[in-house]
Amino acid sequence: MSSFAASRRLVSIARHSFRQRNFATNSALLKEQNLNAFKLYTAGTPNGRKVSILLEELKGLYQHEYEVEKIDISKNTQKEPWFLKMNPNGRIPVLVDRLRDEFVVFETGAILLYLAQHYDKSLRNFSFDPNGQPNDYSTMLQWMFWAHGGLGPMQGQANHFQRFAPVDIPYAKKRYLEETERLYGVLQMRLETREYLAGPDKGTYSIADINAYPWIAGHGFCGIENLDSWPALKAWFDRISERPQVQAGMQVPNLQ
Ligand SMILES: N[C@@H](CCC(=O)N[C@@H](CS)C(=O)NCC(=O)O)C(=O)O
Repeated sequence: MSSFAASRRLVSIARHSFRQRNFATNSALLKEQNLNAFKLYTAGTPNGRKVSILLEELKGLYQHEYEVEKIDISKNTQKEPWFLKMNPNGRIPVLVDRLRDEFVVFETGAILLYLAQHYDKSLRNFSFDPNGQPNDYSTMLQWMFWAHGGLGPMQGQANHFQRFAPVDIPYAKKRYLEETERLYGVLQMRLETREYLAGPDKGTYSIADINAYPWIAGHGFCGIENLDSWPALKAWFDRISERPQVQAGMQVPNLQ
């Protein structure tokens, strides 16, 4: 190792242990005040549940507890000034990290990446090392961005036109339902030879899967009766559904 590389490594080790000490101190302070590590502002929707699933996974491994404040999106609580201060986009979920000076994160993809970066960094149980596993990391991001640009918005619109639109617009209903089904077909293709969306060989469970799962779990809401047309997607869905942390995350906020 060159002396430059060695000194960079030393700096990185020093930073890591400084951060660990900070977390330990902050954790102890929070305990004294009876506060949990995180506060999640959420509702019982696919976007909200992506985050509660990962928080349940992290709680299981690292014992970081989180507190939930249920936001009633039907009453537009998420558009009130106090909420807009945290997320100017006025949507759930929002995460507040008390271990890092109340740092606020909005947008589910950003929240999942943030939690993996800060709270699963060394073990990488739910993501990949951007330096050591650059291709797996990129693949994970690709499936996350794909879901953010396609699966979530399209299924969200399908939900809207099937369930909430004040007028019946058959064209919109058909367009968004068909696009959602097409996207399920993309997942089917990806999962025909794999168990998870990203990772080596057949893949490993990661935030790419957590990010897509609650949308697939909500297929019935937009009028897709079952997953029989996409057997590999169904097998992936059943595999993930078996995880107790996923089952717990899917109950939030109703059980809080
Ligand atoms: N791109 C955002 C989408 C968030 C989102 O659409 N949240 C919905 C619930 S699933 C919401 O807050 N809806 C209420 C509203 O639109 O005012 C994310 O990934 O966090």
